[in-house]
Amino acid sequence: MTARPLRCAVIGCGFFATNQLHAWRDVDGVEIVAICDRDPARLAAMGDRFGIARRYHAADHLFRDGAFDFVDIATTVVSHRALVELAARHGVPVICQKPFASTLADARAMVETCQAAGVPLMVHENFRWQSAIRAVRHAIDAAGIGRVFWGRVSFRSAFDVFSGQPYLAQGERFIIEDLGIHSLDVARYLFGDVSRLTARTQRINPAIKGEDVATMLLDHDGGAVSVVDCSYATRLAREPFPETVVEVDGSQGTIRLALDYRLTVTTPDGTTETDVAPPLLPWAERPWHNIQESVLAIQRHWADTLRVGAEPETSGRDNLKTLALVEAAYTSAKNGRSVDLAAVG
Ligand code: NAD
Ligand code: 89V
Repeated sequence: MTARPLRCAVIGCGFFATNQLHAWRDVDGVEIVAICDRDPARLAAMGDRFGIARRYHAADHLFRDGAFDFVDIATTVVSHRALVELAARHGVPVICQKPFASTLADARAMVETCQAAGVPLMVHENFRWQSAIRAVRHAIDAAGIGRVFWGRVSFRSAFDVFSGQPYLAQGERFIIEDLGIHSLDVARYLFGDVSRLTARTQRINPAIKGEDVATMLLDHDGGAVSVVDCSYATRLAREPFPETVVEVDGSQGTIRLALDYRLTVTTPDGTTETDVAPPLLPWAERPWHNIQESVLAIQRHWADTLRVGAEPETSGRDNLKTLALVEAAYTSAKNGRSVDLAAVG
């Protein structure tokens, strides 16, 4: 017997939601049944493009009509808490885009609300789902490099993100909250949870409000130390957006994920070089294709976990640890001292 498709409603029809809708069409056993956006033009454009008839301007009307199995929230952060809690009140499993919340206190409240309602909750924290990043994790797990003692997760670019996402130029906070959050999550994924963090921030682009460069030093629970650095003020010979460079040093060898998705693993048995470039999905476009591929991967993961009742890898509960690093980074950059994560709670 074939299971009935999981019916999905998407809230938010903006810049990034297009990727999520494309990806849902590629996830077996999921169908998009309704969309919602308070902007009528965006709602109409998305509905027409993806052939979705059920359209709502207000999320409470969407939930009032119901008849979907989960909701995918693709709006910006300011609306997340109200929408996640609305989903919880209606007993609807929920995915929420990153950054999950503007404050750790809000995030904790959202996790508690969903837990109390018995509602599964996943944060769309997708960078760790890029195939190149999965390949690094796989190389660490293969154990040939021995005990990991040092790492680096680096994202340096001068790509104009503001043309597609103008709100990024306007917030008091920019690169750590928007992009560094992915890098910090990747560092947790590769090197484990973090006990202490030290950060410095800079603003190089005078036309924006927040910081566009961040350099962070992380002490991981297992003893490794890592550097997480990100910049939107770095002009290189070839613009690498949106590639992440990763370096891992172990007691017996090293892993290097270099630009152009070249993975080099050195162990006592020798050196292997592999091309770990992501596939170009039919609806994807360069240079976004590695992000777009990770959107499909995380959405597949959600459907798989929802069907069997398992906790997603980037559940709300898990994401509190990534958000705590974001908070710690801003605190450290502001007061010039390192932050003990145990004290953050
Ligand atoms: P956007 O402003 O282009 O789109 C958001 C849409 O949500 C808008 O059309 C807006 O009208 C609608 N909206 C806002 N509040 C609403 C509400 N309460 N009810 C109904 N509609 C509402 O923003 P975007 O660039 O698409 O970003 C959306 C989210 O995706 C952000 O949190 C951003 O950080 C995240 N994002 C994630 C990735 C990634 O790789 N994971 C990449 C880009 C953006
Ligand atoms: O992934 C993101 O959240 C995006 C971008 C890659 C442009 O920073 O905002």
